[in-house]
Amino acid sequence: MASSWILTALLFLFVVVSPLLALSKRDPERERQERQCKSECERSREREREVRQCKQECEERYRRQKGQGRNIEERERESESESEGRRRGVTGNPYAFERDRFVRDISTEHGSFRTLPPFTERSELFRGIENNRICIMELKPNAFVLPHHKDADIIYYVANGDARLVTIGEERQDSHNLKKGDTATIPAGKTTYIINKDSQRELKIVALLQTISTPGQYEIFFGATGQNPPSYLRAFSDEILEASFNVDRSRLSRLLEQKGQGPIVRPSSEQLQGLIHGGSGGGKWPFGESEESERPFNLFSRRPRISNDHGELYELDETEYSPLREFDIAISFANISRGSLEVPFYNSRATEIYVILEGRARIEMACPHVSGGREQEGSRRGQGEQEGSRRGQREQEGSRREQEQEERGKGQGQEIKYHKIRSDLNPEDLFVAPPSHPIAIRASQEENLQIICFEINARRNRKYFLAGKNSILNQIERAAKEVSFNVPSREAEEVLRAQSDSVFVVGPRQQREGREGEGRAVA
Ligand SMILES: [Cu+2]
Repeated sequence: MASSWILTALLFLFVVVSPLLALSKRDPERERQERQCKSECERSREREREVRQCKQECEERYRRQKGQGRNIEERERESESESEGRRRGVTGNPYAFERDRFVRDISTEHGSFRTLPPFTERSELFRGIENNRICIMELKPNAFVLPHHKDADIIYYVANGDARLVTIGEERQDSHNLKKGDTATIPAGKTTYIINKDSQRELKIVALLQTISTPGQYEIFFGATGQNPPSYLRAFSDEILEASFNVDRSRLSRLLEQKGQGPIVRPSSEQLQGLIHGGSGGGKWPFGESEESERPFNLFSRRPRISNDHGELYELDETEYSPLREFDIAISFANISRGSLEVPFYNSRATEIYVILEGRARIEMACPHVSGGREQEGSRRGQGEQEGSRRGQREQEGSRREQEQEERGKGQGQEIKYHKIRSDLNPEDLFVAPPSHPIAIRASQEENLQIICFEINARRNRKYFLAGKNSILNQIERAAKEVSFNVPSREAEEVLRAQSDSVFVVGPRQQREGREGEGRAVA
């Protein structure tokens, strides 16, 4: 009799308890499925909200599968700890965003608006820039974006192409020509339309949007359209529209019931002439002339702030282009020669959002916030692929050194730690550098690196370089150097003055080869 009880108990353990134990473990296969499910959302959904909803459904489905047989309490506890992790942003590398994180807001065969989800969805560390969103607009040759407005202030940077942008005001319309390097601002609520004037090349605009209503959220409003995209006028009842426009319903319907070809279209060649050259119908005379303050400003019309054999840096701030004042933003463009390095620096007040335009970048940043692994690997691609085992060895040594430094960093009370954030970035990938965080940017050996940077909280911001001729570390008084480095001041100064270039310098591999005289060709 007793043995049958034991058997039953064993059977119970086997049938009920062991699957529960198994379920509480992480399941890489299911995690992979969830990731796949989510990326499918990005492919198949167009509106950002739909994508987000779709992704939530993936998460729920996954959680349901994983949670089968467990009680609600357990599941809640799990999701709490997940959100706690998200809240503090303490694991992984929250600063790099790969290009496939962009979600298609609008997409037709003639072009697309892709937007990066709000930064705070990634981590609470981005609370300070929660009103900022990055959008990439791409238009096929001669494509036209129908008139619309957004509930966000917008700054355009034209990465490529040739366009005509029209903004509609109460009294006038303004027409702006946009070309590579142009920066333009569009205030929230301003109705605009845009045409790619070029019949061969694509137009690409990287835009920063500052939301003004719900932090991090914005919407697009089409008015002068029919059903596709739907006009906001269609939301009104017929009697309101009839009375407002003083025409009868059937004539209104002819406008508002038209099928339409979507928010981005390719006009016929006759229509194109009117759109490209403007001046026919609509606005009051004179049109085509924009107020000086609203004109786009070309980043390359001024001399670069820094220029040497290894790179150049162009900057545009509110003192040169007054519309930026409203935004408290500056824009910079760095062109780093292949194999070269922008030495470590930090911004005093600004958070910088870097978007890679061309080439490949390796960014390293010191961050006291993030933990979970000594080295935070940022990106999936090319991580150390071309680097030999020697490099791996060097890095291990580097890690040991860091570890030691971290150990030594332990003060009396609080522990001071700076983690290495490292990301390999490709075109359209993005990196966010918070203020005070020292960062270095290195171009790959193969090609020049072009980066556009939106500087948020630009007013009173200073960029402090930590190596090279203009290094602030050199400014520290001799006695202070001696005490703080704890070596004779001469020794400290020899190290700090060894680099005779400033800002852009010879990158690591070239330098190493030069020094070791290997003369080996680089891949
Ligand atoms: Cu940090």
